Amino acid sequence: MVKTIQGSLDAKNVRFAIVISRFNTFIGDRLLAGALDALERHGAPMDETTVAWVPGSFEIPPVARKLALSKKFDAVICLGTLIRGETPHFDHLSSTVTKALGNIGLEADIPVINGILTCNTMEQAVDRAGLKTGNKGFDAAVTAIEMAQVFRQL
Ligand code: INI
Repeated sequence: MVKTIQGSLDAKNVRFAIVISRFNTFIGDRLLAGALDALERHGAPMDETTVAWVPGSFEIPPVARKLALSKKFDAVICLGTLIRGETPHFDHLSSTVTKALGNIGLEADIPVINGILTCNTMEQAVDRAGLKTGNKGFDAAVTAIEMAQVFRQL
């Protein structure tokens, strides 16, 4: 008999931390609203959900690490918006932050979800923050719920 591991989308009794950057806050506010909406609608205990604000996406990994290692949360959701400019800054930030989040999840042994947009234009970011392409904050929270439930079965 094959044993199948599959995470439900039930967020009851699951504790989440969200780390969000203030940079491009017009987008970030909408990603955060989407993430909180997803958590609440899937039954997460909102009084046990923590939101930590940081200045920019570069500051997300150290705070995500502290929260992930604290043992107070079942998953950490990272939200931010990186938009390409005229210099290579965007490329350095996006690859550094993405790698760091992957490493933090492995080190802390809990799901760390990457909901940081990496867009070429502000229009692409707006589309992903509640317009054409949905809300990536909502999607990141649903991924966090599923992964927290997968971890509970391992
Ligand atoms: N931070 C972002 O979150 N998004 C960006 O698009 C961005 N750009 O373009 O520069 C950005 N820069 C700030 C960076 O994350 C740090 O806060 C800063 O370098 C101080 O460490």
